[in-house]
Amino acid sequence: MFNYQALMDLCKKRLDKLSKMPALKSTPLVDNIEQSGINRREFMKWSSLTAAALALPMEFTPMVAKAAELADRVPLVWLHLAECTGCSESLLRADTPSLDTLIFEHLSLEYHETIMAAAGWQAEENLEHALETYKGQYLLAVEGAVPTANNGTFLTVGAKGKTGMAILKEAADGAAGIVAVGTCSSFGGVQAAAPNPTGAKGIHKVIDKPVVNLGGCPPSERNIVGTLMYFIMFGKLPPLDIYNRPRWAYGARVHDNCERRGHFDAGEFVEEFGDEGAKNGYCLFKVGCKGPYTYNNCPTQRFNSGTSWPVLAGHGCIGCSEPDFWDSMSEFEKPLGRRDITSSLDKTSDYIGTAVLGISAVGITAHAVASVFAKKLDEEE
Ligand code: FSX
Ligand code: SF4
Ligand code: F3S
Repeated sequence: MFNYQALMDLCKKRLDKLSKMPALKSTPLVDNIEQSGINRREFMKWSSLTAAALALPMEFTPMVAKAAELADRVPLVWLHLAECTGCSESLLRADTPSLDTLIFEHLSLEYHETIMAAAGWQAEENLEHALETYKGQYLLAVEGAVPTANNGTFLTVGAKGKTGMAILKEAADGAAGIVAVGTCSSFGGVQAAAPNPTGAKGIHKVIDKPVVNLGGCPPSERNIVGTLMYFIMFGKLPPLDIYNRPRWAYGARVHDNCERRGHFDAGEFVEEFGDEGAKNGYCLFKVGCKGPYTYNNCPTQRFNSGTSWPVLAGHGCIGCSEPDFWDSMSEFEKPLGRRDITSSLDKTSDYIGTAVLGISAVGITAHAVASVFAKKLDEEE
């Protein structure tokens, strides 16, 4: 059995250390929460849901709450490279300020091009100042791919004309932890789609340190804030999958937790958008859903403060948290390879999931185990 006591001791030690450090923000988190009309009970509920999302036992709930309050001890530097800023939007544009957003804002955000007031020379100075002052302590979050062709000159940032690649390397050098936010910074994203003229890459390709990859175009605010919370609580990276994605968020297939899964197993599919099947909420596989090949927690955590996710909104998953998805998962509204849906679909999808991920066992739910394909899979193994 996993030794949670050791993890708990580590967390206590870390929180103790943080509480002795000076707060970098003038307003305590509780004041911001109260001003937003959120009460203590809702905050504790958020803490217990966050503990559960991070696959920690309920005993960690008070520590999650404490870590959120101490987030203002952790300096955060957030870089934008080649991307659309949808990742920041996913986090900050919830219809009402969610607790995830409030806690993100409570971190000591030393540099973030989209939301800071400074511009031009002053912004560059702010970045240089933060990298110097908090050397070895700050958390670095990077949104966007790094263009590497022509020595990185396809992306220059700021008045001094530094390349994104140079800024990234400099910032990574003094970082205590590095998080790639979104598929672009994790795997290259749309910029890296064929023919990739700018040589765009995931940031781990040009950095020598470990990077946590938060796949998703964009990732949900839960996955972004949950990962930052894990770092605040333990001062280290969470357990990762083979693509360096946190296992607590990317450990299961979209297909395995999808609310339309019963229709998939019953063979009830949307044949084209707007038909009777669509109105009945049938499975979207035949109109291109890539949920069977995609690892992410969208069905359980959702977006915009838990309001919705692509399949609930009526479109198939396009596999946005997987490496190279713009090339490997397209066409987005057609099944991959237009495979025969009737007999061997389940088997095929699980084989593909297995091959894509290079793992020997695919997470098959109890429900799926009962289905015909799983039986066939077992027989052939
Ligand atoms: Fe990429 Fe994030 Fe997609 Fe956009 O910055 S993951 S294009 S949602 O915004 O990087
Ligand atoms: Fe859900 Fe897509 Fe799987 Fe159908 S194929 S059950 S819509 S994830
Ligand atoms: Fe992306 Fe699929 Fe989730 S498209 S947002 S991984 S449902």
